[in-house]
Amino acid sequence: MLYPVLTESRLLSDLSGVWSFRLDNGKGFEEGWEKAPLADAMTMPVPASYNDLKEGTSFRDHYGWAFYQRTISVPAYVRERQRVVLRCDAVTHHARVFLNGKLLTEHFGGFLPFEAELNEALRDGDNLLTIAVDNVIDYTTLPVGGEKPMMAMNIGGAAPEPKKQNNPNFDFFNYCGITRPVRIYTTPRTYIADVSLRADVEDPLADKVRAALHYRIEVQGPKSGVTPVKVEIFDKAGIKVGEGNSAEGTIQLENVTLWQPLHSYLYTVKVRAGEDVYELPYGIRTVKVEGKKFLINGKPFYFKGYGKHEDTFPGGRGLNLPMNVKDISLIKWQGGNSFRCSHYPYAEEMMRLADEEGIVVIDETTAVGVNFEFGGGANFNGQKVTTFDPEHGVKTFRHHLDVVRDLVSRDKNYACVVMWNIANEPDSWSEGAYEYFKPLYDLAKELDPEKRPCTLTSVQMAGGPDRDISAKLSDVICLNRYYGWYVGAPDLEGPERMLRAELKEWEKLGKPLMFTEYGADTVMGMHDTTPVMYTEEYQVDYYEMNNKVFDEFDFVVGEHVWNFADFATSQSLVRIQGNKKGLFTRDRKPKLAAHYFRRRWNSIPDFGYKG
Ligand code: GCB
Repeated sequence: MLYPVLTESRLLSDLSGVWSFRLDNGKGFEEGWEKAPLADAMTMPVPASYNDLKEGTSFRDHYGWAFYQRTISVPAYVRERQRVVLRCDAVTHHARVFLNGKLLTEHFGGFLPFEAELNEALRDGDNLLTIAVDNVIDYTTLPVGGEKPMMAMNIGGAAPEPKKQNNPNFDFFNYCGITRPVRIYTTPRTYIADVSLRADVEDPLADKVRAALHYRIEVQGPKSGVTPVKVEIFDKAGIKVGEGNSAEGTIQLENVTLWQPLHSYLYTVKVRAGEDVYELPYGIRTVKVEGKKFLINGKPFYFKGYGKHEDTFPGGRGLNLPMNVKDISLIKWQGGNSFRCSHYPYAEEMMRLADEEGIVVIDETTAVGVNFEFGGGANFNGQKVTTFDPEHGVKTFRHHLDVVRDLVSRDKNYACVVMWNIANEPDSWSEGAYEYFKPLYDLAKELDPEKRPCTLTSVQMAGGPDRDISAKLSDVICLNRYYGWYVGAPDLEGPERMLRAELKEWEKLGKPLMFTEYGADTVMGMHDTTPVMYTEEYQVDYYEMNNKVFDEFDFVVGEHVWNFADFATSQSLVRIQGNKKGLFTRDRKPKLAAHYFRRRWNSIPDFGYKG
């Protein structure tokens, strides 16, 4: 799906602002709230998560639907001449969109965009737009909701709550609402529906780089078959460097400037299909897994970076452009070069920023919590249930396919995206895991014009390569490991030996491996002369130990700390107003470890670190 832009043929109108809002009392649809202006409405900004914007636990932890409303109007001359489309970038987790009380569309999944054509439903004058948002997570949704609180079960099996509540099977606050922009855009009746690009670079290391840019333009509408298509490529100075005159073809490019990590270069691809014009920035680079190396533009790349979250105060997971820009600045300050979109696709604005700033990205689906083994495992009438049990296990597979499809469709043209992460810490060892995951890897590869590497980030309890199906499926082994925190803390010597022993097992596979998570909770301002858990000193010691071991192995091609910054989670005895594993606090102040990593990463080259 194309990112909405203003062009000579397309209008764009952002509906961000303060909308009317009301939490459902269980009768919202029965009483027809979508049909009339909301009674007793509160104010609510769009985009933002609503949870932290009003006071009280019943508000923050609301379970179920909430209603957002505003009026919209579109001039008649626009409606008559053009397609008018409503685009929601992210409604978490399940949306029903109504115009003048009539259902326009319904969408499942809280982190990917969806659209609806408005022409038929729009009237003259004001139109009532209602977006109802459901935040319920369960065994059918991604992310997955469990039956009991995940963390609470870890510390002694809390009794299930009698009241209805969400129990995330994941470790971040279940923020919800309209978290990304809602926009109206227009196109001519016959329009550019999709653009797929793939550059075949002859030799990325040559003095003068040549590339064949393969493109495919999807045109839809009444004249789609007969509409002439033209594709033009412009360099940064605005000079045309290539052109194609069909819906599908190849453009030869000479003297290509490659998109490089931290040295971005973006061409502009301008597409015309009849009356319609669409433009997108596009970086040319290569990505390849070769033996034990991860190559970008033919050179062995070392990932220095973070797992992140879209998480700021008070907007929760709401799009926060200033913080996104600040985060990229901090990444550069620290000598980092990459991050992972843990644990869901990030806003397109962040992907475009990463493209523009030269930050390498591992792009992730919403599949977190596909694992019944957390906290001792799930139960059905006293019987242990495995994750992929056909009757009582997860029911996420079909939705997971949709998420992979929509993620690849949205992000396939970003140079920053170098790998797809199919799931975070799933049950990747139990019976049924291979059968569940294999088709998802296959689908990502099939749909991606670039055939980027695929992975899953593997949880500690998955064990080694003998047990974990990621050994078979992943192009790059990605480990989330907590040696010296969940395993062995406060001792660091035993964990060091265990980490080394585990790496020796994975080394035999002959694939590159990176750490996609490792970290220790650290409360800013806690210090001690002898390192004690939760102090800033312990965090540094923890990282020094782990990094020392990583440096001993040439097949370890990267380190992503957990986490870039502290973030909000559900409450539990092991979460101190959220997860405190950030190198930065939630408001982006550096802990000691942030300075430690600044020194380390500025001395590690982006390319050729391990030869
Ligand atoms: C993990 C999860 C991440 C958690 C982290 C932790 O393995 O992938 O979502 O936040 O551990 O801090 O426990």
